[in-house]
Amino acid sequence: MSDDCIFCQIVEGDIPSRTVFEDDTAMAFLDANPLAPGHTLVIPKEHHETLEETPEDVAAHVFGVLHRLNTAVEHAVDADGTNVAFNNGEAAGQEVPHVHGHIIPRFEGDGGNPIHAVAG
Ligand code: DGP
Repeated sequence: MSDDCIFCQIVEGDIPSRTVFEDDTAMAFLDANPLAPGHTLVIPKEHHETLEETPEDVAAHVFGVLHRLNTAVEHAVDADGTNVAFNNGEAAGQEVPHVHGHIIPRFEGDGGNPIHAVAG
């Protein structure tokens, strides 16, 4: 737990969230600034800033949750696909320094590929 971390405060219940999954190790909740309906964040409960700092077993657990929720989110909003991404480090656009994966539902014709946009 890091006192000034928004996501740690969500884990502690000090900041409300629309939680869609929780177990001993991981938590998932709807993004407060969604890029699409159903935009979901998956985090480890322990505070780790980046993927490099996250123990492999914790990262594997988070990815397992992400894998299961990806299917659930797709079905829930009837998406045609998803972007699944970790913005890892400030240079990559990570704004909240508590490692998290995004599940962003995508719909036919809703726009370009954000990864291609960065890669040119
Ligand atoms: P990133 O740029 O990868 O660090 O994305 C951070 C995401 O976190 C961004 O999409 C908005 C979301 N976010 C920031 N603060 C809060 C919050 O207090 N609650 C929730 N649910 N999401 C938040």
